[in-house]
Amino acid sequence: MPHGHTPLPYKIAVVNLATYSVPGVHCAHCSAAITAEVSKVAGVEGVDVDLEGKVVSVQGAGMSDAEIRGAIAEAGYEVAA
Ligand SMILES: [Cu+2]
Repeated sequence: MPHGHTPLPYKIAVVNLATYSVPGVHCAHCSAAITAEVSKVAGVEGVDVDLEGKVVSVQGAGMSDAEIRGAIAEAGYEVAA
């Protein structure tokens, strides 16, 4: 049994991975447009667009789901889920 309060051995950065289903993506242009817009969202560190799966994966820390959805919409695409 641990005695007392056990602190974390190191500080873990809060990294989020969010995925969005965007049926409208179909080519490199779509991918580039979404990547450009989503990259502007605060906290976003990486954007990956899977053209076959039509999934946008966003990696970052402390990012806002609403802002990412807004950025995808801004790029001209609709988030399905
Ligand atoms: Cu396209």
